[in-house]
Amino acid sequence: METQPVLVETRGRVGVITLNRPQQLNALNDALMDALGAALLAFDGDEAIGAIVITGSAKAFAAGADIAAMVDWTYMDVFQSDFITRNWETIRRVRKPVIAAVAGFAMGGGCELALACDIVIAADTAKFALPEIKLAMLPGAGGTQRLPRAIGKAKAMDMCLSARTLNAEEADRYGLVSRVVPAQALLDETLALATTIASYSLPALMAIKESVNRAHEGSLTEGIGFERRQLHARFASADAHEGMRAFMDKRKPVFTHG
Ligand code: CO8
Repeated sequence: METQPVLVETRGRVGVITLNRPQQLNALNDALMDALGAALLAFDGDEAIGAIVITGSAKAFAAGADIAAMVDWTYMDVFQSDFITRNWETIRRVRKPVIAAVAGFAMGGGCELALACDIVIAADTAKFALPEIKLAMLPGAGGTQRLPRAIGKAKAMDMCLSARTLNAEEADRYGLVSRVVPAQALLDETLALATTIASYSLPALMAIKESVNRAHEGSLTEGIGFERRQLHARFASADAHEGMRAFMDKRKPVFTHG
């Protein structure tokens, strides 16, 4: 009998999805990503579910996109089939909170999958890396965009350009994960958190998720443009002129709040 690439169960109002290719360290192939997307959408559409957990095995959350599947693909194969976009981005359509419970390897696409979740709980055994550069590839499932937003440009460049692996403590310190728990408590702690979240008002949860994502997803170009208008507007302010003039005069500014 063929093994299911993901296992699905419910715990109260929490939907749990377990990535299930342990022999391949949960390498993410099309069958798995299709099944993951279908499970996510099913839980999202189920009014008895308030939060979703994605987890893997003790050894690997996921060791990345399936290199064995990709090895012979051509540019036309991936362009015409819309590789990644066609089935990896289903997670972006999910309106309920999604929590990644990560133990062991979260490499490449596995790290990118965790980054696409709303909350990441890491076991103290978790290891995070975007090692695609070793394959002369790039973190092309959102990694180059989400990692800098999560941990800042300097650390993201370090990880993406050097393939450096972060342990759980570093990932926590950098802000890549929400919290670290002992490996043996990973599922219990994650389920407790998910149960708490799922006990709250679902429309409020969805509104908060959408709002936080709006803050998180605004483009740098939009942000800089907004900032520049705000800067220009300061030149219409008497206080700004007073502040600069006072600096030049080596005196304390007197603000009129205009
Ligand atoms: N794809 C396919 N098979 C894999 C993968 C993978 N990513 N990772 C591990 N496996 C397989 C191994 O081939 C091995 O299979 P077998 O038993 O048949 O030889 C089995 O899983 C166990 O792996 P190892 O024996 O290597 O286990 P170790 O404990 O020695 O090492 C590691 C664990 C360090 C995680 C190691 O397996 C490894 O380095 N894996 C590859 C990590 C990696 O490079 N990930 C990035 C992949 S590329 C990617 O994710 C890109 C996503 C972005 C979009 C796509 C653009 C390319």
